[in-house]
Amino acid sequence: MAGENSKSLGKGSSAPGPVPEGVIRLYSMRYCPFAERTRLVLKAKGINHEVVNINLKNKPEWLFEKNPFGLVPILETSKGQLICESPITCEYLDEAYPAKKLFPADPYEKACQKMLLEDFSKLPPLAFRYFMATRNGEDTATLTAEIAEKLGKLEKILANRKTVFFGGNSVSMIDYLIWPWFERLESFHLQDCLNHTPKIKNWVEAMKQDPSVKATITDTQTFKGYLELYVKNSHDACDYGL
Ligand SMILES: N[C@@H](CCC(=O)N[C@@H](CS)C(=O)NCC(=O)O)C(=O)O
Repeated sequence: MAGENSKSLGKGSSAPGPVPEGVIRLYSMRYCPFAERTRLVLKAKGINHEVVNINLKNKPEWLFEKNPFGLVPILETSKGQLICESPITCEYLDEAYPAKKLFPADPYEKACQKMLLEDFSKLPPLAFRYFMATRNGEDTATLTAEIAEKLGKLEKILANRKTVFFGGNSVSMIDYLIWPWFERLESFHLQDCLNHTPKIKNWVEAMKQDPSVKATITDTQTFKGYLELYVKNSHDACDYGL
């Protein structure tokens, strides 16, 4: 039942038992970019964990006891503590497992990462709207301009910092928090939007070399296959490819 590539649990399934001592459990979905943030952090920090995949198109009744909003990611500890919302799960992991910190120690630098995240959080809904608009043959000029404006801001941050990554010259928390949407650009028909942002393009290539990114990345064809089922509200979407 537990495992990164396990079939998802859906309506009518039994809730998994208590989390064993020394392990943390992640309720996830294989194609969810928010849950991918948490998976990246779990891997980067080498945390002993198990993954329970959830069928988000046919949710188990017990999911709402873990998170009243019925969303993943959710972390569950062996004490039965539940942590939701992807940035909060990532920060929790960084604090509860402090051996390898991903957020900077400097409070101002950490605040900068959180401010960047706040601004970035407007981009994912735009990217999804763009995908749906292209699929429906609608005009995308306004969306394209909005996305370009957001990416331009990120490009400027890298240019001002003069570093490869958003927190310096090695991967840190902010890189993992924003990465899942860059992984999906081609699936959303947005690969060309990096043509005017060479520093982001360079960052994308550098991120692809990161071991945690390599371990969680989904190829574009597979993600597109999932998306087709997702937009049709298919109960099979979350298990696509298994
Ligand atoms: N703000 C949440 C968003 C999480 C989210 O939207 N997860 C999606 C999967 S990618 C989900 O659970 N969707 C189920 C639904 O919308 O009913 C976070 O950052 O964790």
